[in-house]
Amino acid sequence: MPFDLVIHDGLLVTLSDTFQADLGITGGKIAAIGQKLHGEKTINARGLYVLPGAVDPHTHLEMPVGKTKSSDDWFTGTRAAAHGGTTTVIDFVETAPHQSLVDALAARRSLAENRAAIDFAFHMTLSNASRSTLDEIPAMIETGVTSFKVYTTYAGLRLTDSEFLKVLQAVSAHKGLVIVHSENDSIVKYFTQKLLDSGKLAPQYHPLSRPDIAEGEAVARILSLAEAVCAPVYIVHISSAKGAKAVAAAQLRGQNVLGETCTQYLLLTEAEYQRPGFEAAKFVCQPPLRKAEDCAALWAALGTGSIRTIGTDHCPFNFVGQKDMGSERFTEIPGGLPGIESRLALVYSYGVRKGLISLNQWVSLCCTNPAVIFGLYPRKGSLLPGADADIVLFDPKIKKTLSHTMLHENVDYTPYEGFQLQGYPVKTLLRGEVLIDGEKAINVAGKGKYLKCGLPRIRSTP
Ligand code: DUC
Ligand code: ZN
Repeated sequence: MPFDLVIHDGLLVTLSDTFQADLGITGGKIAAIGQKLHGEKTINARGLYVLPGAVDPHTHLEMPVGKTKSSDDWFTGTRAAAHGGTTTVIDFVETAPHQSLVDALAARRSLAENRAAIDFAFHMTLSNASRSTLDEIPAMIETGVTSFKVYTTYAGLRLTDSEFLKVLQAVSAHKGLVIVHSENDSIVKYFTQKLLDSGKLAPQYHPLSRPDIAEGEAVARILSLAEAVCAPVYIVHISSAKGAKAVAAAQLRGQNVLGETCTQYLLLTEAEYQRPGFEAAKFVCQPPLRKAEDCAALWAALGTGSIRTIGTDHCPFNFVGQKDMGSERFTEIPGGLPGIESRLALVYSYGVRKGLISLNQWVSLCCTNPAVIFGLYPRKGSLLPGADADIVLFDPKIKKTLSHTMLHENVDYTPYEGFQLQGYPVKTLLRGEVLIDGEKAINVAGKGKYLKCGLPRIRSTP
């Protein structure tokens, strides 16, 4: 029996191996890896890398922030992701005041259903540690939401240490995973107020309001709290050498901790905030961009395996009409950067091609590890027979200068304007169907399905 589709002669890249083979797909699943396979349809992938579809563990699509919301909706954001080789996103659910977790998940899920171009799963944000909230954790896990985000900063979201301990204990008792945005709230408030009091209101001052010690302190404290109750923990968007060092030290002590960083913290620096006028607002995100030494420390942590995933924290706001809500004071600028589409290509060009990580690490950091950690593996992030046939064909020869005009993100700029790329996705398949063929998106609307996450896999020892 021929396979439905055979991808011929590509160089298959997984987290551990790189080899030339044919890949047979039937019924939307990977059915075989071998030589001279026969398919009803075929794709010639000679000279191309064949990767598992990338999994972005950290996105914020149409996320309400103050009086606005992130500019990519579930359709435009996931279509852009598909153009860039990402076939699964893990986004967030936030509860409205007094809303139950179950209701918040249902509302968020209904925004994505029938619109998302790629598959999607959720982390649940916990903004309190009340008995009724914690009592909903088993129901969440049952419904496929097995990771729970907490914040150490932001009014309305921030948990105290004692609330955090309760959450850690409750989530780990049900074998879920707590994931943490770590910045010391008092340090942020202190420096923000000082800047505002002295009339320093321009976006150039944003990084001074959230120094790296705010991250270093919060990560170290969170890890101590997690150690106290023997709970695993995953630190999101690590931006600094201080944060990375705290994670590595805890791992050396034998603690079960996982770290994530994002493309922007690897490739952009605080020098961007020196741009003239209001341009610096394009780079306002929390935590802020850091120094070149921090980028180097993060690459090193990826190399040693102490940071396990690269996400995007994709949270786009238009420069005109949204970022300019903070033209009078930087604290009103909606925080977040676009990046859902360019992660795979940027990490390849600036990580693999520069020798900072291997080809196989690229696949593990961007595709496999997020799937493993958040309970989606081997269905996602894998080329194993039986896995969903989510596949990216990536041409390592293509050269491009990254520009906002070539991207499909619904936002009026890219923070990576002018970045030189060598290597770009040329086809993206979701469950065996070609979604993106070169520049063309093929009937992508609503192709994505809700994914129930299994229990997280959280052993951190590199
Ligand atoms: N930081 C951002 O910059 N955007 C979204 C959420 C966050 O923590
Ligand atoms: Zn985020």
